[in-house]
Amino acid sequence: MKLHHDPVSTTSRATLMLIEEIGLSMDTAIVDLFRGEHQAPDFLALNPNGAVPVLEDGDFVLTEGSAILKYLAEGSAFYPATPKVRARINQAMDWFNTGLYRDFGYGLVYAQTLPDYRYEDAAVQAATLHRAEIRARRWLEILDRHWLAGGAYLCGAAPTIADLMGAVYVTLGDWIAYDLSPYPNVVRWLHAVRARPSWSAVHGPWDALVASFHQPIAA
Ligand SMILES: N[C@@H](CCC(=O)N[C@@H](CS)C(=O)NCC(=O)O)C(=O)O
Repeated sequence: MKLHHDPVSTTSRATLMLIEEIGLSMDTAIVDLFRGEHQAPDFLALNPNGAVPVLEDGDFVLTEGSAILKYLAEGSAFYPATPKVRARINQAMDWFNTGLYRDFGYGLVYAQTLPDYRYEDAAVQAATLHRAEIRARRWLEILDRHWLAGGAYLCGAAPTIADLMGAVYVTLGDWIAYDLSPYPNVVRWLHAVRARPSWSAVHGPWDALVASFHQPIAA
């Protein structure tokens, strides 16, 4: 199998962590997003979305980080086969992808770090950030007081692919030095996921990117 990824990309990092966690043998190909390699014709032929990660398993090509995590985690403790446990994991991953990531990741973090997500008009940028901040706070409160209130991890006492994906999404906040202290269960959970060897194994390039970033693109 071969994973096309960028080591700093959000969706790639969760996949790389799972590969470390379950000791999968994997060929890798780096697609450097900052150099525009995801728009190269040969990559677009593989994934017309022009996005990473992409998994090749023989002639089977799979896109979408969430789908790749589920495919790779099959048979492991990171994606138990018990229907109700699996349904909870799917629920959490859908919640992150359609809720928290939209407002916290795209609306708040990327709008201040990636020029493509910034509005040229200062008033539009300020209004967008304001709305995203309000919505992100609501998602973080739900994460803190609902999803993480009852256990160490999102779906019980052991980590699953939902934790790997969710923790990578929430720690995007590091890029803009976002204060998570109002969310003690989130802080505790992130501490646990970040303490895993798989975290440090894949997060060197991300840590370097965060360290090199000085000033959020504000209004
Ligand atoms: N829905 C896709 C989104 C993948 C995605 O947007 N990946 C980012 C990196 S985190 C990317 O490749 N961005 C390039 C671009 O959008 O131009 C998934 O969940 O895998």
